[in-house]
Amino acid sequence: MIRAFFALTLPDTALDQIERLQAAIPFGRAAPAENLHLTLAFLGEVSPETLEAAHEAAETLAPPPFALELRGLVHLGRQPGGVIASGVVPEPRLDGLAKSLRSRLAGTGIQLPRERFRPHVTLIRLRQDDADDATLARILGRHADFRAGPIPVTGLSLFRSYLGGDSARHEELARYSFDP
Ligand code: 2AM
Repeated sequence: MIRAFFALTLPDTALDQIERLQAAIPFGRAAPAENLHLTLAFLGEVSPETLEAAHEAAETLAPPPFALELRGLVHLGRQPGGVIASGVVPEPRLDGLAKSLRSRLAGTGIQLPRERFRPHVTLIRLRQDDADDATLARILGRHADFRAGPIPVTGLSLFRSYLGGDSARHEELARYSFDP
């Protein structure tokens, strides 16, 4: 089985802005630059046949290019301890892209986790005892004016994720470019 997800990648300017922010947060494990992405759809563990169906579904997407901006920090809690992520300035074309991708995937019979789309870029992974609630709230408040971008969205990527070690490794399996 192959652990896979669709995501947007970030340009170097945004990666630099993120790296400066990560350096200013004194706890947790900063996600390495090559792991920074905005997930559009997480497939989970899928068979090679399902991955191929997902690939074909993504090839039919043709949204107009647009740009995004990251804004502010949030604490999200999928793993114990959670993560610090940046939020995204609301952008209907991003929601539309995630919706079209997910409905195309569903159309091929792929079952996605039921979580609603909550655009974010995970920046720091936390262990349970890395920071107490008050410290976390203080740090989020201190960096509430964090901004990164613009992030041109000219395509998306299909990634394979290898777990293990200190942080997952991601391999780009395919890139889907949108025509200007
Ligand atoms: P995130 O950490 O930025 O939320 C590969 O696992 C990527 O898919 C992760 O970096 C994670 O992005 C995203 N993802 C979305 N839903 C997930 C889920 N239910 N379980 C694990 N990863 C998920």
